[in-house]
Amino acid sequence: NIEASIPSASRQVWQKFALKEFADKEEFQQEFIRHVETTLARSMYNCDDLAAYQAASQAIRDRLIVAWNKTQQKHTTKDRKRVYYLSLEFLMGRAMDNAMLNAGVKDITKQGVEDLGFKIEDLLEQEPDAALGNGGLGRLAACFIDSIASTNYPGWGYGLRYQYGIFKQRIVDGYQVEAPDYWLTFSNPWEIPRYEIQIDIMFYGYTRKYTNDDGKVVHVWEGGEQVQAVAYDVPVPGYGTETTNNLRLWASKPTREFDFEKFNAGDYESSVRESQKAETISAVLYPNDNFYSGKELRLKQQYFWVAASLNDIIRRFKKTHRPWKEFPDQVAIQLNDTHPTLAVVELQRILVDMEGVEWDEAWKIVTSTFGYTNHTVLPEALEKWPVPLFQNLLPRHMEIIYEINLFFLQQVEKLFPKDRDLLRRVSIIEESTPQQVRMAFLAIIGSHKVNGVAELHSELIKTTIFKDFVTVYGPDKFMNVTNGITPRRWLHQANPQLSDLIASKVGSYDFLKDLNLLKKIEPFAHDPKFQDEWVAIKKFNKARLAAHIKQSNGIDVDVNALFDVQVKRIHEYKRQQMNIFGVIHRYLSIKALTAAQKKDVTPRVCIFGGKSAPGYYMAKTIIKLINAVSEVVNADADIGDLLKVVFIADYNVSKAEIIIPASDISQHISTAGTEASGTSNMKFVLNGGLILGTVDGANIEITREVGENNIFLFGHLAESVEDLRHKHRFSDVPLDPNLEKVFEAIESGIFGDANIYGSLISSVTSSDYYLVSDDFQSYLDAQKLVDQDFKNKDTWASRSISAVANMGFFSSDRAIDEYAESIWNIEPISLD
Ligand code: F58
Repeated sequence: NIEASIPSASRQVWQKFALKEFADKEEFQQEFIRHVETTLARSMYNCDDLAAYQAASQAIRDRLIVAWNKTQQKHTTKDRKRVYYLSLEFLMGRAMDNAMLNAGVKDITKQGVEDLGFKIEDLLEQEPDAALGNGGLGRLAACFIDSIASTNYPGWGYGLRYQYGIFKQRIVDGYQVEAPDYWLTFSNPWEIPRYEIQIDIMFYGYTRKYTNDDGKVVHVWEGGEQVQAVAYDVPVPGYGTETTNNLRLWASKPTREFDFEKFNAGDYESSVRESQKAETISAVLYPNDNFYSGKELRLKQQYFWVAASLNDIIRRFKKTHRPWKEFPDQVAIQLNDTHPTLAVVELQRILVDMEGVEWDEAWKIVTSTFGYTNHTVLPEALEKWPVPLFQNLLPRHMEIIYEINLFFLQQVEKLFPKDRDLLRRVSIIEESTPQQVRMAFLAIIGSHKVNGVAELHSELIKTTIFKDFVTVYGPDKFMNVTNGITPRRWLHQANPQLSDLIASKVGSYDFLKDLNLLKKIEPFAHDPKFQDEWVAIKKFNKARLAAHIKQSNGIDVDVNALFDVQVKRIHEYKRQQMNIFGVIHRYLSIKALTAAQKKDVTPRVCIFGGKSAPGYYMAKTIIKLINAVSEVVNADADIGDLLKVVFIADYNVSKAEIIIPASDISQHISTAGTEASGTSNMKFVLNGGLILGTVDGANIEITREVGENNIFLFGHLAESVEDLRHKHRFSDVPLDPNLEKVFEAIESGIFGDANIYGSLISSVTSSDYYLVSDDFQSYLDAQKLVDQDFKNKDTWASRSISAVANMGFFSSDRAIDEYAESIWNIEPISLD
């Protein structure tokens, strides 16, 4: 009983002066002014928007901490199983609006700052995005921790506190130019440094073994380099609940500030070198999306974060004085992709080497604790580490992996006695030169459940990359949990007017907690008044985006035109090249029309956005082509408002919040079988935009939910992809004739130096791995249908309304309930 540990007199004083929720706007203002004057040491005479943002954030943050403390105390006393979500990426975006919403202080804050002469929108704009992620995987982690808190599950996120998030993108001469994203310049009011939580982490060194007094062989790892992990806590408030969970991010720092011996010898530079090296571990996020690059620093990041997190989790477990075998009853750990897979090995090492648990018992504990989520089937994205690099950095872990592999292969051998090739195929160690550690295989072997992120994807992992593991373990180890998104950020915050309109029909904002309640708007799909309000909100959002485009690109776009959007990381498999080829086809077609014919054209604004990995030549070429086409088309007087092309630079979470609510059509056009799920597809439909997409990832389930009439599907199916690729490899497949014309136009130089686009064109004309030519006609046909259907405003509005009404399934609250029930085995804890 923790209460009894404090004498009641002291307790009363604590309780008397404990911080409470804001009763009204005056209380907020009082705290705001206190923070301006003391925390920031400013005054009413020099409080600009930035200072006002910081003071308001501090005031709100203080309230979150009260709820945070209450939650943690409750969870500790309840002493129930918790989940730990390990992710190298948390793409959080801005915190302030979400904190106000979830803490229920939006109106108070807005009024409070307005009285003092500030506009809340201006303050919100001051906050830099916390962009600690690349794309879908990182944003999923952010939605998931929001949902874990909102559904009252006890759960923490663990990640790295990068000083530099995903780079900032500028466009210079049509090309992507990267600039560092130093997001901590003005400090971060949403984090609480925990300087008291410092954990020693070791790298390199050597292993040795000895026999102890009990005759037991003991392994030790010693002699390596030490760094320290310092915890930074970010409160994660749930919506409509007091539950406030924690996101703990680790920063690296040196164990000693500098080398005194070197310093005293006058060698000042090298005296600080080691400490600077320690700090680089958590300095920067690797900017690859769906691509693996085997850099030692990346493996260092992984071990640093995993070791710190496990140490923390174990420290918490040990306080309960339970036997080790109960660890999986108290702890569930979810591996967000293979990046945290070292945790499997680290837990086994701690149990066996440090805690003296027998190998088999330890392994049972380990495998009952972990679950592994796969996010891709693309071979170039699967993590593999060269054994020599691994062995040098983590010698004891390498030994343990060999041991895990040995026992696993013995088990396989018993089940399939004569199948030597199966052993080779499932081995954690790939027999290449040099040998490689296959992290996905280690993750599967070390977990009790493996899940994909949409139905098709979960089937594909069972029949392709992990096929042999289905043979070994049977199908039950593999399951599906379709991704979801948080309706708080992706509906209510991004599109407050639509949220209000929906609330007027649902009768409350309960749909933000139970998204299936959206069903209640379906009866109004054909109601002309409701349609008018619906369409007016879309138009408002389009005007908001148009203003942004005018400001950032200097381009005027007509809000009555069809807004066609493709925003996501630039990748060949996502096929932005097909989109821009389609735009060129459209441009050439319009140019060939007579003035009379032009009257029938549906005006369109084609909007692109997304970052390329800095070293990804083909993706960078696609960006250049989009910008080159944009320049030519937008300046062409024959075209006018019939077609505009816009590339929005530096796509991020905050821009997504403006772009997504403004789309009429969004494109999710990956080659079938390549996009594991996609999550922006869900965001667009939830905001009343329709999808033009392939039969891939979550598009399939979206179709099932919203109905085939409310989505534009095209292209070959996943099951045909292998055959088509085979054809391209072994025979001359003729190029699609419309695509041929597009290539001729590019090659004629109308979009500038054609040499720039040589490799982009030849990737299609030679192997066409992503089947751009095969799908092109079907794509153009679907686009034509979009043009026609958009003319019928009433039908379009009713389709948009019906689609939204049926999006309940895609709430991340539903996804989290599925994980909780079928993988984590945890239950919600209510605070009252
Ligand atoms: C994405 N993966 C999938 N990986 O591509 C997308 O279909 C899915 O919806 C999403 O995960 C969530 O499940 C993804 O974003 C990465 O960015 C990794 C970052 C680290 C290096 C390897 C790729």
